[in-house]
Formats: sequence, structure tokens, C-alpha cells
Amino acid sequence: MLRCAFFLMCLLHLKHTILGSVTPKPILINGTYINPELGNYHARLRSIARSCLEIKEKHGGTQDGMYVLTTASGTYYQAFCDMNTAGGGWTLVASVHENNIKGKCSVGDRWSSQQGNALNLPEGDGAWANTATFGSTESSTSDDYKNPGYYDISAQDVSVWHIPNDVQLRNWSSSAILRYHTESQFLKEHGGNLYHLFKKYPVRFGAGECKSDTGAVSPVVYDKGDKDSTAKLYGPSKDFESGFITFRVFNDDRAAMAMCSGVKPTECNPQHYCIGGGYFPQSQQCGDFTGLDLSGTASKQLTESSVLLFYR
Ligand SMILES: *[C@@H]1O[C@H](CO)[C@@H](O)[C@H](O)[C@H]1NC(C)=O
Ligand SMILES: *[C@@H]1O[C@H](CO)[C@@H](O)[C@H](O)[C@H]1NC(C)=O
Ligand SMILES: [Ca+2]
Ligand SMILES: [Ca+2]
Repeated sequence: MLRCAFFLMCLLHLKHTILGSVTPKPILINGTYINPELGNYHARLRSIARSCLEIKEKHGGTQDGMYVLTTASGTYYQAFCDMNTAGGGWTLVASVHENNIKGKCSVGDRWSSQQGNALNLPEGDGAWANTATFGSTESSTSDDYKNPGYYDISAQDVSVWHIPNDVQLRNWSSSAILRYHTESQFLKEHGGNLYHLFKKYPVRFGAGECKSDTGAVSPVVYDKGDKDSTAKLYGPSKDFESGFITFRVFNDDRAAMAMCSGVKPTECNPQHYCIGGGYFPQSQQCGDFTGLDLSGTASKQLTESSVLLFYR
């Protein structure tokens, strides 16, 4: 028999014939189960780029658009790459969209809680610090979005685009009301992405105090708009300084918020300009856009725009 040309193969063939085919035991590599028979296949998947920066640097990608990326464990996904802003290499990893600002921690509030405002859920749904994914690139101005890059990419800086709700991908760049990015490489100190940053600084009610327990803050460089237009969009509050991005802040009720995009709080009512959160002692502040509707100052232009988050 041709298949028995070699003694070992012959034995193997015999074994399979007698025992039926034996499924190899999966092996655990860095927390991921991998079937050893698929070793080479998985190795190939893992060799695809992990980020838009890698596509730019290793493969010379220069066009904005959709590219295929992989995580460390070989999960494929597609992401939008901004290959032009400030040198390019930016991967879109998430968007925060408010579908109903009067709906307080209700359906669609994935960056706070879709399960109501509950003291026994101090981190709400916990999306800032878990590996849940949702939405899609093309719907990221019409619904929340989070892809595997959010927790997988190792980055140094963030970029943010505020885009009016429901604008199509091809019009994002021209329609953005604000665009800015950091250059401080602040993510390097916090594990290389927001998943790790929020593990370190949980978006959890009661985990800290206003001002003293702010997670991270970085100045931003504007690509569209400026400090004055940012301040105008958030309204005439004197409670913040624009030209920054801030992560994990508390108000004077010890309620946590995830991100103050474009601003740095100077007082203790960040629910009027910071977004995402967990449990709020004042229920009317609970939701993806927290209490942006309560101060009466944040512009409709801002509250009816999605916040798109990129890494580089
Ligand atoms: C496991 O993770 C470590 C640290 O991130 C890395 O150096 C190592 O190469 C990984 N091993 C495999 C088999 O992927
Ligand atoms: C969207 O982009 C397309 C193609 O670039 C253009 O023809 C169209 O006018 C744009 N629409 C809006 C609303 O800007
Ligand atoms: Ca809501
Ligand atoms: Ca939402």
C-alpha cells in the first residue's frame, strides 16, 4: 500500500484504522485554546497586521478605508484606517453613540448600562474594561461600536472624530464637527490601550473622588476645530478647560465617567461634558451621554454626534 511506504506512517494509519480518528487535545497558548492540527493555519492568521500603523509601516498602506486586521490569538476583523491625519496609521476601535439622551441607562446605552441605573452594577455594563464587542464600522455613527482592536492593539496615542449621527463612512472626514489627537504617547504608561487603562482606573461608582482620582489626561492637537470651537460646542460652562482629553473622572457624588473628550474638568460636575459611566446616585445622569442634556448648555450639534475613537 502506498500509504504504508514508511514504517511510522504505516503505524499511524493502523492506529487510526483501529481507534478511529483521534482528535488532538487543544492546547492553551497565552489564554487562548488552539487546536495543534491548525498550528500553521493559526500562525498565518496571526501574521496579518495587528493595527493600521503596522499596515502603514510594513505594507506601505496610504489610503483611508477598510483593512483586515488580526488579534494576537488570530481573530480576524475589519477596521477603518485613517492613513492621513498627522502621518496616518490610526485604527478606528470604538464609537460612543447616544440613541436616546432622555433614555437613562436604557436600550442602546452600551457604554454605561442597558440594565438600568443599579447600585449593584457600580460599573454598569462594564464595556470600557471588558472584551465584549458590538456594532460595525459602517454603523458607528448610528449605533455604538467596539471591535477587538480596542483591547488587542498596543498603542501610544488616541484620535477622536465627532461626527453627526447617521453620516455615511465616505462623508465622515468632511462632516466631522471636531477632530483632534494626542501626541503625548500617554497610553504607553497605561498598558497600551483603553482596555488596560480602564482596568487600572475602573469606571466604577465610589472608586474615587472628584479631582484627586482622575485616571489620565493629555493635551490634544486639533485637526478640525480648536479650543474655542470645542468650548462653544460643550456650552458656556466654566467648569472645564478645552484642548485636552481626560479619562476616568468622578463627580461630587462619586459617580464615575469614562471620557471627557476635548476637555479637562476643573470642577465637580463632569456629567455635563463627560461621557460613559457606571452607577449614578442621580438617575437622570445615567446614560452614554450622561447628563449632557441637563445643563441646558451642550449644543445639539454635539449631543447629536457620535464620538469615534482611534488608536495609534
Ligand atoms: C505569549 O505572550 C508573551 C507575552 O506577551 C509573548 O512574549 C509570547 O511570545 C506569547 N507566546 C505565544 C506562543 O504566542
Ligand atoms: C458624500 O460624499 C459623496 C462622495 O464623496 C458626495 O458626492 C456627497 O455629496 C457627500 N454627501 C454629503 C451629504 O456631504
Ligand atoms: Ca441613553
Ligand atoms: Ca449608545
